[in-house]
Amino acid sequence: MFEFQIPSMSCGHCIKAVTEAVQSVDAQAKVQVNLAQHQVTVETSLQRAAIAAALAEAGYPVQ
Ligand SMILES: [Cu+2]
Repeated sequence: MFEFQIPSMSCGHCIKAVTEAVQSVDAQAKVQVNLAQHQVTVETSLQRAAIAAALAEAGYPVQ
């Protein structure tokens, strides 16, 4: 399980976009977003870097 800080995440649309970005590389991934903390928790079998790359590609670079 990985945690990411994504400062640019700010609304419900972002939650959907971030979730879809993760699930585009791992359809089985579980994604939990804490909007107030700008934090995303991802349960995946992939490497952390693969998830971070997918998020960055979707316009949500991680810190
Ligand atoms: Cu948004």
